[in-house]
Amino acid sequence: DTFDLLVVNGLVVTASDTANYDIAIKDGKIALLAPPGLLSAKNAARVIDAEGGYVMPGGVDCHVHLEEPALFGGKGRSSDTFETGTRSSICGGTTTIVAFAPQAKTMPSLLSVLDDTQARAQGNCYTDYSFHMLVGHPGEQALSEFPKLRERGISSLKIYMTYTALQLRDDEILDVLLASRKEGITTMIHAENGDVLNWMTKKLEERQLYAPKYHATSRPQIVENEATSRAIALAELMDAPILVVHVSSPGAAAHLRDAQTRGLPVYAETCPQYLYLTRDHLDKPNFEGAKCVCSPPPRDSAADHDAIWLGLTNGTFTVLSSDHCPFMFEDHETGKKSVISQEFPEGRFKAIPNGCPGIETRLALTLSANRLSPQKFVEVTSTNAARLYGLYPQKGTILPGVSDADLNIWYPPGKLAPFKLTNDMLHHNVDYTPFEGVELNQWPRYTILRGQVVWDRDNGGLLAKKGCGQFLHRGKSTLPGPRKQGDWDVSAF
Ligand code: DUC
Ligand code: ZN
Ligand code: ZN
Ligand code: ZN
Repeated sequence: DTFDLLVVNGLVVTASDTANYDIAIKDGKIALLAPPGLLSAKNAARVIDAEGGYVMPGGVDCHVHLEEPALFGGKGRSSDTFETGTRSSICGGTTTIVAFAPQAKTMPSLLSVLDDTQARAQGNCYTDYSFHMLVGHPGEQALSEFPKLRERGISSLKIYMTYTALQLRDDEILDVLLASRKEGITTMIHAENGDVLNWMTKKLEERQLYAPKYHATSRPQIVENEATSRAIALAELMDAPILVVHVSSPGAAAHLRDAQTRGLPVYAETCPQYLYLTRDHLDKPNFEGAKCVCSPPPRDSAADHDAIWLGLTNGTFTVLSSDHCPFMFEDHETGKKSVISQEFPEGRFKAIPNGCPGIETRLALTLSANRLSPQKFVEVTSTNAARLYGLYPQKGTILPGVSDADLNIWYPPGKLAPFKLTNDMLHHNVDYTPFEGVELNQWPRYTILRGQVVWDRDNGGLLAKKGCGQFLHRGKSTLPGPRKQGDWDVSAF
């Protein structure tokens, strides 16, 4: 056969175009796109009829926490391993993930952490994968290892302005930004003011306000807004590209948009929890509110959601990621409920591990909302993530001869009856979803990874075997980088 697979009768959507094409796949790559009717089924080993449904590049989720040690409160590792987390991912149409290799404050080396994380992932993934270095201790040794990160195909790292185990001072942030810029690394920043939210937590505890809902009280929008503004200032000083992760607040989005208007290489990410959840979700009976404890917390109202949707539409947000950071609810050793005791019968918000699962629901939730054009949806859930993290155009688009054949084929209009999401539909190792009961009108019908059908929702579901995912050696971001202006130009330092 000339081709391994044809996908015919699809409405093909990329970040730039929407048109009717048939797609031919050969040796795991997109071989060609042809106007309908030109490709003969006789020349292909298999043909999938998209029946007029959208055909889009596979999802790229560059913010997922898999089998990480307890850095965000709680005990034990986050509940999804590389195996179960990427299994969940592929069943929701995300064919590429970038997870974290977490260096805590107590560890001098980055490379040993990267080795350890790579060993955990190797042979276990259902998606293609890479890592961001999480830098908790940017000492002399760690900073000297930055060039090695690039040699190993790691072109991004994440730092934190909060969490005791990870929080950096402003001078440490400058060290990281300067060293990253030199190596062509993009710095992701978790922007919340840790000192302020710790102080507010202490004050709430003095008044014995322990319930999950006070998690939101302890870190209001201004805590995120101030840190976002400071992160932008530090990045501007160093002329270094940054991505502010999981932005939840309209005020923070406004700071980011202002920086972008001034031409700074400042990028931003948001997540479905900031489009679907509000602080009311933290105030459910029977400690159920703990299921939605993540940081930043779900915000106040639908008006906040509207502002985040607007930021997706107008380009403030470069990417929409899941921030999948899963913890069991019922597990009494390591899960959310582990914080309930005789002393704290309603739990203790400051001890609840921070994070929600969402790797599998990201695409369906976002597309079902019908608030983004299909092209914008592809841009923020796939294309821009590939561009920003050095995977484009191998990932994130459908360029003949170049792109991997990673595709989602969605249901054609009218084919899928709207349904309510329940946790038993999902493939993660988590006993709940924060989006339980949300009505969906879409789900990937077929998902294809490098030419293999790995998910067929109506005929067998998950078809892939663990280990089919490959490590991705990443290059530099292809979005605009340093402006090479000002006193801190890279050549001088
Ligand atoms: N926020 C979360 O909710 N979980 C993991 C880390 C983070 O920043
Ligand atoms: Zn974070
Ligand atoms: Zn995160
Ligand atoms: Zn129990």
